[in-house]
Amino acid sequence: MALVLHAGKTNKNVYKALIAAEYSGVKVELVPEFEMGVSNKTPEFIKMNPIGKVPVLQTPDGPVFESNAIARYVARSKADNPLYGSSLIDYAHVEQWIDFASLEVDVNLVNWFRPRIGRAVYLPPAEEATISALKRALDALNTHLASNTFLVGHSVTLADIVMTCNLYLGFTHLMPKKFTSEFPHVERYFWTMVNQPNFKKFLGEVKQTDATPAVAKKPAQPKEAAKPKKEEPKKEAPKPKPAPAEEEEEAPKPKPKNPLDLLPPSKMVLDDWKRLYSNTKTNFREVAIKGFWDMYDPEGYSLWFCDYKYNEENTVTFVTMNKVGGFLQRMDLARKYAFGKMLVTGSNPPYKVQGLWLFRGTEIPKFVLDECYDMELYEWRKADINDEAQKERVSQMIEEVEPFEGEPILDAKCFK
Ligand SMILES: N[C@@H](CCC(=O)N[C@@H](CS)C(=O)NCC(=O)O)C(=O)O
Repeated sequence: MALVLHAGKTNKNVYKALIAAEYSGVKVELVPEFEMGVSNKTPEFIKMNPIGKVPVLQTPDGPVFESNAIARYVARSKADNPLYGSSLIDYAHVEQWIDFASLEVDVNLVNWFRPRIGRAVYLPPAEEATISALKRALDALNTHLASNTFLVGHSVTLADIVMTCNLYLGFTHLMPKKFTSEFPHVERYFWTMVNQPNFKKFLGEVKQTDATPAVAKKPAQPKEAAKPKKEEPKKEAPKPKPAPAEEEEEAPKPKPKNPLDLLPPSKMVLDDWKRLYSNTKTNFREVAIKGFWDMYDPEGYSLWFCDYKYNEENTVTFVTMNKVGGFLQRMDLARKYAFGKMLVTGSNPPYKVQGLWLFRGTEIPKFVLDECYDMELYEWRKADINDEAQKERVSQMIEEVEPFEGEPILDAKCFK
């Protein structure tokens, strides 16, 4: 029985096995008429890979999932395969670079890519950390490749196959020349590899991306792939054709309506309040605060106090203010459903950070808790507006009454 690879169109994870097979003289066939999102959801497929992802390799002894494991299996199908080097230490180094390619390079590329194309939440500080971790890895790789043509020894090994397939996503979709030119030895290595005939057969003519994709405004629309479509059965290995890196990802489901849009209508119109807040320049208490309480609808909205849990860290004023600024930026996703006021108070460090938030609904919206990681940095308590003291505290926070609870206000930021 031949080795059968379950995957639809090819992508970097599928190329690993196909290229390893080509170097090893091992026959691997692609299963005919595979349909992403359909074939990988069948009970038969789930038996082969409980997570329902591709690729899966069907072998005479049972299925194997995970693209690196599949590539290893293919390579080991040939005895004394030079893809594993020629000594125990070569073998260890091949494994070392496979892990490095996966855990230091690929993880960071994928974590950079998915939010950009709308398949994960885009958080600027998370992206910054990801790119910095990626650069650290590429820098180490660059240093190694300054004096080595290949990752291990003097010819292509499985480590080069896995590394090049992972870099392929980066070069074709994320890292334009101005990014990679910082790593000239990685560039030289990548272009040498993709031009080896056994790579070129599957990758075709590789073109470096001109730009990092702009952040998707909305999650990507369902692709054609979601619609069942007949494909010609594949007889041979696929023709060289650069495929989008995540081509095989299942099309994302259309974004469900925000549950807050399904709440019963409220007499309070958030935009009216935000307008009143912004336009009131004098007599704030009489105009804006009075207007707020006239509008406030405790059945359609709720008010929350928050206190930063780690005030002892707030020893530098601009760092503290930036922290609050970052929080408000990350709350952008709740603009339609929230209003907030954040105060930094105190005459001496450490400063106190506390806030007041108005949210649509009687609880803090779940998507805000799930998607804005700052939320867990604060203690939250619902304001009881039947308690006059708490109601007055709400008013004072909106108005930025100074001193606030006996402390000067160092900075006040409004989310509207
Ligand atoms: N770690 C896995 C990743 C596999 C993977 O993410 N496959 C994607 C296609 S590239 C998939 O099947 N996505 C469908 C899904 O997430 O359900 C491997 O290397 O094989």
